[in-house]
This record gives sequence, structure tokens and C-alpha cells, in this order.
Amino acid sequence: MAMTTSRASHFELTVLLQWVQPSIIHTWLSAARQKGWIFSRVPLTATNWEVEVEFKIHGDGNLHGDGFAMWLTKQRATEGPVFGSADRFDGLGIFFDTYKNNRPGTSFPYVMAMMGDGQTTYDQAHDGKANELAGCSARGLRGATIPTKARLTYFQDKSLSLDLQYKSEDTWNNCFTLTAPDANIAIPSVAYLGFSAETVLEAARAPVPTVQAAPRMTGHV
Ligand SMILES: [Ca+2]
Repeated sequence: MAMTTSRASHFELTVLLQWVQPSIIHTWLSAARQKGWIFSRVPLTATNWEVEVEFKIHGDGNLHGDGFAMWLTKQRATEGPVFGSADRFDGLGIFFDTYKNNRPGTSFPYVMAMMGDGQTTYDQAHDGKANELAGCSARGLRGATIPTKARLTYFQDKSLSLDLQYKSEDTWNNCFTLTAPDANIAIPSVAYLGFSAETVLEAARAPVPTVQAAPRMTGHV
């Protein structure tokens, strides 16, 4: 989408993945003024897993960014137009969309999943609607007073669930649960875990962005 200088946000993501290299985090930190990403160097090959991530999205007054994405894709570390990462991805994208482009009747922030086939483009103009696998509105996700978290749980060939914590501590709200074969939850067997964000700062007003990358990997079932 066209970016303007009228929006700004802070986006903090706390990543504690052991196999994420400090150099990648540094890269993301320095890139945060425009676009930034952080991707695992080693693919996630476990068949069942859970990823928990703590993040913080806050803006300066009414200025907010576009949001961020969480990825489990065959590709890694390629800058692009989808929340700072490459389009036509192959695998799962979870979008934490904080800027409503054009999606009447939907309250934002909106969190949704898309399973990319490597060819289909993200429906940028309608906030991903054309290819939405599942999603939920999460009013209060931005500027929350408690640590906001997301937890993605995957059982290969069985289920994919996304839970969010943003209303009160230690209370998880289910965003969606998908089951196979009713839904296509086939994440590539070799997929890289990544996060990306797209932010425009109004230089005169916004302080230096603080992007702390941050997921916490828990458990192998
Ligand atoms: Ca949007």
C-alpha cells in the first residue's frame, strides 16, 4: 500500500528464540524505521509445536503503523510489501493488522491468517479479505496496558489454533481454531519462522522506534 508520513507507531516484539542470531535482531532494530524483519536461520521441522510471542504495539497519539506479520514460510528474509515481507509467499502468514485500509464492517485491529501457495498475492486493498483463512477482531490489542501475547499451536494434519492475550493477564482469547481437512492448515514441512513489520514514522514527532524482536518458543509436543 502507499505509505504516508501521517502514521507512526512503535512496535516492540520480544524474541527469545534460541536459534535466532543476535545479528538478525540487530538488523531488525536498525531497519525498523521503514521495514524490518527477523527470521530464523534454521527451519522449523517439528510436526507439532507451539510458538508464543510477546509484542507491544503502540502509537504516538493517533498515529499508528500498519501492523506486523508472523510467518511460517518456505522463504525467509526477503523484504516486500506485505507487512515488510515478501508477497506470493508459500506457507502461513498471520497478520496483526492495525491499519484499516478498506474492510467495511470489520473492527480493527484485526488478526488473520492466510495460507499462501507461492503464487497468490496478499489482498492489500482489502486487508487480506480475499484470502483469509480465519481471523478475529482484537480491539485493545494496540496500546494495551498488559503484555500482549500470541500463541500459535500446530498439530500437523490435525489443528491450528491462535490464541491472543490482550484483555487481562493470563487470560487467553481464542482467535481461531482450524481443523483438517475442513481447512487448509498444511504448513510447509520445512518452514522458517519469522516476523516482519512495516512502519512509517513522522520524523518530526515520533521518537526513535524501539523494535525488540521477541518470540518465546515453548514446547515440543
Ligand atoms: Ca491493513
